Amino acid sequence: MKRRWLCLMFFFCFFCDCISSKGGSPDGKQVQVKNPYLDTMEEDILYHFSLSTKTHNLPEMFGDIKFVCVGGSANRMKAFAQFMHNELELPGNPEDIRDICEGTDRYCMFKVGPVLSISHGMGVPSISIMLHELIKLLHHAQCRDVVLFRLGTSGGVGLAPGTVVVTDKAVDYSFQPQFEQVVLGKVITRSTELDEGVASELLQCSSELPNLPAVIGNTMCTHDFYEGQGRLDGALCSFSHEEKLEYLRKAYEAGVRNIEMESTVFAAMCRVCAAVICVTLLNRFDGDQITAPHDVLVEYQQRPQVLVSHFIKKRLGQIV
Ligand code: R2B
Ligand code: URA
Repeated sequence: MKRRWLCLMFFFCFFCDCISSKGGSPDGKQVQVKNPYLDTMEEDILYHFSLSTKTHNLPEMFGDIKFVCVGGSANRMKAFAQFMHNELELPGNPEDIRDICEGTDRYCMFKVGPVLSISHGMGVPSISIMLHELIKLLHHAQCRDVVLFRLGTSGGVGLAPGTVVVTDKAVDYSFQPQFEQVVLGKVITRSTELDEGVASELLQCSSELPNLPAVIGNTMCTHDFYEGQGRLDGALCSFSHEEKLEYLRKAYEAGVRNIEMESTVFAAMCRVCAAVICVTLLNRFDGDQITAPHDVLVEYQQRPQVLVSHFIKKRLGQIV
């Protein structure tokens, strides 16, 4: 009987997104998980966060979260949390913000008011593990009306370095808006379309800020930084300079404006209310090595943070 119920739930889940919105509630849309087994578990250990439903009061700790910002580097996400602390004019010293996941060194997590800032490491497997536990965390904490952002760096395709790309569609190596996952030995495909409204709101925000060149375009997600992104400067290279340029030209024609390593799984898992915002560190038509000076790269990496901060402050009514 229980098995039949679970089968029915799975059938239902196939037609739904991973984070979905439970509409109709006057309090907003609740973050839902699409796994009926979770309800049958007495305790859920979020192992890579060093948190658990039994040892931590997740609704009390996280119930007021409205904005989740994820990015590759732990230091950058700590700096973002401190930046948001100042921007939101919260009481206390931003230097005192503590890592909620200090029991593990896999990921770092910082909470400043309604904003959660989390690192995810590099590549699809690393961000995917983090997102499973993050989505469950938001669900257990009964969070409502949450918007998720990935703030990152990328290689530009036909754009000046320093341009911020707000992702329209996250596409794979063949420029398709899909994420392929091997499950029980079979490939399953999930859609990677993102929230168009949030993307255009972000573009509008960029036009209100000085020194924030931004475009909306497709973002290609690869499983490697070197050969996987058509670089000629890795330890291995199996193609010619001409072949590299031809691939980049095809990508450009397919609407790709930047290349990074996490957007497709991020979009597939969070797409209902999510956006990807990555700054370009170089124009890949001009080369492969990242040659800009350190201070220039630091300023570029602050651009997605400044943009998302502006978005959050507008949503909170702190900027009209
Ligand atoms: C952008 O930068 C990292 C590689 O340098 C990777 O995580 C990504 O998506
Ligand atoms: N991150 C990437 O994945 N690719 C680049 O070219 C730059 C940053």
